[in-house]
Amino acid sequence: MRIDVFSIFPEYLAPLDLSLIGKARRTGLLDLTVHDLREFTHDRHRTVDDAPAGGGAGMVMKPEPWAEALGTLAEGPRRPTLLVPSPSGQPFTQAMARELAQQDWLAFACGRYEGIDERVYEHAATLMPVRPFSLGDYVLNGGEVAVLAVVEAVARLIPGVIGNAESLVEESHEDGLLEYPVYTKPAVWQDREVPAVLMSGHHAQIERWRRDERLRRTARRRPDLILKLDPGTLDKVDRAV
Ligand code: 6GU
Repeated sequence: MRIDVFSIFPEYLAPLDLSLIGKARRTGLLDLTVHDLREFTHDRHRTVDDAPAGGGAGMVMKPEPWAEALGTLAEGPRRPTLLVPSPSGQPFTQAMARELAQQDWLAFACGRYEGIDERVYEHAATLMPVRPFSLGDYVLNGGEVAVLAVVEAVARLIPGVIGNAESLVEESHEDGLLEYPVYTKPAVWQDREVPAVLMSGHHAQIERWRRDERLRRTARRRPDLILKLDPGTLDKVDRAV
């Protein structure tokens, strides 16, 4: 997969050199480039912002550097999907991560200040699909941290990026339920025991316990997810939990 990220703080994306994402880049599974938006300015001060039309607080990102930067994505026959981090975007979900993991080229336009001039999005949409997304109902100073989250969520679904692909199937949000609690040795730690069923070796009972814990935890922490569950996926014991 190819990924291009445009930002005025390219150093913010340095963590993408680390861990499994860094390894995927070094082995060629992921071709990720971070571009400094200021490289697409031509004035002495490398200006990327200006006062908002109509007045008001803060600054707005100028259209010209963005048009030139995004234009570099439309030079060949292929086009990326342009992802735009924004608190007013569509909520980013595991379903969206799965969909994006199927694509072979993604680009990210990180805004700062009060945002990017709206005409940039209209122009970009004539060149490529544009998808504004949000991580949740709170405000970040810019899109860079959101890009770190989305690149990680997407890249780990690319075959080969995670060594143990089995660990992907029973995760939170893959089937609408949260993950069950996990334990390791020692069997007793600070007077707290690992649940006895997990030490029993009784595979069917362990499976049932884990399922019950997932249902209980989801009901307690995320009642909104319980309401969205497909009733057809619940068995008789689930209904009793
Ligand atoms: Cl994707 N961007 C920004 N700037 N703030 C956010 C966000 C994204 N998601 C939640 N808050």
